Amino acid sequence: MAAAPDCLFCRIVAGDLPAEVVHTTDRAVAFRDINAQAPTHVLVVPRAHYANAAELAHADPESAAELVRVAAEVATTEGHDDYRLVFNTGEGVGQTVFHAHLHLLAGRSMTWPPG
Ligand code: DGP
Repeated sequence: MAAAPDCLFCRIVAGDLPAEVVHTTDRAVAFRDINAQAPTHVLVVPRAHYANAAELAHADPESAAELVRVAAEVATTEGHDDYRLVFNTGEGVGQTVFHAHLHLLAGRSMTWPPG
């Protein structure tokens, strides 16, 4: 799917907005979250625009899998065996940017269930 007008993460993917990019592939870009909630907090996004993870997985399952592969690779690169992967889907659970993104959180102990 083409870039969406006014989408923050489409602009980061295009290089029009700065971000601390830590990994890229043909399908995905990984960059540090601007509001880090853990020592490692990286967002892995598809280059193509989909509003959330479910839309991405339906339209392009290989890219959905790629997000997980990239997150695991970044976790390993940053020295983490234990990490949490999160897709927020919908405003009610805290999704604020409507371009699919996988949160990679690692480097501190975490509780379950999340708040
Ligand atoms: P979510 O709440 O799941 O939609 O996560 C959106 C995340 O995006 C949130 O943790 C903060 C992050 N974020 C918002 N704006 C920017 C930005 O301009 N740059 C970066 N690197 N991260 C951003």
